Amino acid sequence: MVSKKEIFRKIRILITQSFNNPTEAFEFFDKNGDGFLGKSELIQLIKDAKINRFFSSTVADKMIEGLDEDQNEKFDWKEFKKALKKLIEETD
Ligand SMILES: [Ca+2]
Ligand SMILES: [Ca+2]
Repeated sequence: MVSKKEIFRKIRILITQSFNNPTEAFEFFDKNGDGFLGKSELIQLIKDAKINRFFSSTVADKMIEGLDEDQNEKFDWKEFKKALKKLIEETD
């Protein structure tokens, strides 16, 4: 299993290296433009972060489980920003 720290690190690298700012990343991964990152969109983000595909669905579930504050099973912008803040803190 990939460690949480390693997963956070890879997502952080993807977002900081491929995008100018978190807004750009959010808009890029919100493929259907509904203003939320749903599970399938998160899975894409996880795959783009080069995390083992075998774990992508599990990782998406864990992210939603831990960070989806209003429990609608998708990330809005506010939750996404908090998630980023957390992963930056935990990888420092
Ligand atoms: Ca979406
Ligand atoms: Ca939510």
